[in-house]
Amino acid sequence: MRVFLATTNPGKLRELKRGLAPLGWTFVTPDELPYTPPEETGMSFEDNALLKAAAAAQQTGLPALADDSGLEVDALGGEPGVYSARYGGFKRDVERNLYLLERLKGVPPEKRTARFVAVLVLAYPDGHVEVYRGETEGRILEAPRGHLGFGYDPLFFVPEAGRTFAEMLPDEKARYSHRGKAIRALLEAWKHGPPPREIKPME
Ligand code: ITT
Repeated sequence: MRVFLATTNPGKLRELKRGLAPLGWTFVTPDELPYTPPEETGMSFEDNALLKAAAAAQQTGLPALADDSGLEVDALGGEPGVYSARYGGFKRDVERNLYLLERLKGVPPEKRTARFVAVLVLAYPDGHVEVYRGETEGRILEAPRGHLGFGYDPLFFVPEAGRTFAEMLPDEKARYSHRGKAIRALLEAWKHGPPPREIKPME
């Protein structure tokens, strides 16, 4: 199956291609086929993933997979959440990381709990969708650690691993990460081929 990967984020693209490799799909990316991402107007990761996947499936005529993800920090009432990619209005990862540290100044370690969430939506041109979700609990450090990964990885400490995402090689990050979990949910659903489509009873 040819599947359009509807993301412009190189870090996500890498992780999705690697994690979904067992399916044997042929991936088509935005640098191969024109794709104009829609405005992310949703209030939840699900809403935004649906918007992106549906727009991509319409524009390309291919089944399209979108990933909407982000960081929810408890001490900030769930911020940055769906605004993770534009937190503080900053364009670069390092600037957003500094801004997050600034917002958490004075918050003690035990109150710096947070989770990463990823929602994957596979949308077909006929409107059918599949939705998969993964979450990982962790803590925001007071200074970055590690140089691997992308985004908020250097600040996100995973207690059960004893490391930040940025200190993990790709396979280890995938084992613990929100995206890795969402990908495994998809792989499980696709274990015997395309999952059966639910027939909705008439209202
Ligand atoms: P697309 O919409 O084109 O996929 P995006 O980066 O704008 O790319 P989102 O709107 O879903 O995607 O924003 C997610 C942001 O959350 C992302 O830019 C990172 O800052 C952060 N994020 C998500 N997953 C992450 C991960 O595994 N590690 C670090 N940061 C992550």
